[in-house]
Amino acid sequence: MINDKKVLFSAMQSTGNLTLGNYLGALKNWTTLCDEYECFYAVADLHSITVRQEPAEFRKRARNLLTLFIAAGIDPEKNCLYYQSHVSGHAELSWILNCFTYMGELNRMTQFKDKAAKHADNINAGLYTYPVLMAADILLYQADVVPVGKDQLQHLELTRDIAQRFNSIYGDVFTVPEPYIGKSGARVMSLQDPTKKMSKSDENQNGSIYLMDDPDTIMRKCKRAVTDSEGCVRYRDEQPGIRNLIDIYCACNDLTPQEVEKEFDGKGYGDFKMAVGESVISVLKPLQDRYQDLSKNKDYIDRIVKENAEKAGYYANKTLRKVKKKVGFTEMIR
Ligand code: ATP
Ligand code: LTN
Repeated sequence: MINDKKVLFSAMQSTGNLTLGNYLGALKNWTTLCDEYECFYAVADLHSITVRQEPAEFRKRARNLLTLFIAAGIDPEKNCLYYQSHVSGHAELSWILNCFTYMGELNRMTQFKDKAAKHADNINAGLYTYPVLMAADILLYQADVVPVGKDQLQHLELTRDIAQRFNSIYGDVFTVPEPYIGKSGARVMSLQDPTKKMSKSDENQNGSIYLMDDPDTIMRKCKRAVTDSEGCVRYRDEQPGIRNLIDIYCACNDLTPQEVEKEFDGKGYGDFKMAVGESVISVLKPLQDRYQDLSKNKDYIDRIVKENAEKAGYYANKTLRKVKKKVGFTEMIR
């Protein structure tokens, strides 16, 4: 507990341009959690170097992601927004936890298998121990809850196993985290293949709406979204393309699918797609404007980065000191 609140931790990588899926499925929900939880949100830059990065581009993207967190509405005075690499405790705890994680466990991680297949020329040890660093992220803040997508649940399960193993040897050191299942965030599917989730690493750029897409691009992508020949706006499994557009429209306007079916009863796909495009534009435009303003305000962002790294570092060190003592490292003489 921090300030009588439970602790929530999550992180995102800055690789790739964020999509409407990342916003509606994650960021938008993150903005609302700080009343109930003490929230830490990291730019997971240490995780990103498991894949080669061009230094200047990498630095820019990380800064852009942190700025986007704020532009999306996560208040940096109430939430701790910081770079993972600014708190050395992540890397330190990760090493210690490596020694409490079995190779057999890491061998079972499906994301490692997928990424190893995708980056066959660079299957580095970091890619393999990626989930241990993620466990360190979470356990360092004694997080009670972790909002993650389905593809990260296996890593969270491993985090729990590592925490329980460590606790069973050394006593109650770590809080064992739970996945955060909040109000269901929209799961946004690709506009070009509605059976696949909209994803920032999708090669087909028409499948994803990026948070920085201009209004014309957004409208064009919505109009070109793959649908079917049924011709009616119904929320049914047989119409995955239309169902996805209804989900997007619902998430943007706070409506239920039934309300949307009613609103577009008797109307064709052309009208509906246009309305979806307009809704998305009306959600993203203010975010883009805030982003542009924030980007000009270097001093403000720098202050946030500095203060929040200090805050994160304070809590991280508390856990780290405890862990080191339990393991039996000799204390530094000051
Ligand atoms: P990548 O393509 O690099 O795997 P991604 O776009 O799938 O990236 P992640 O970085 O894996 O996104 O996820 C960041 C967060 O965004 C997670 O909390 C995840 O649940 C959420 N998210 C990602 N894509 C979607 C989507 N299409 N719908 C809803 N939520 C999503
Ligand atoms: N691996 C996650 C990002 C991430 C994370 C975390 C999420 C890094 N550390 C800790 C939750 C908790 C991803 O790629 N989505």
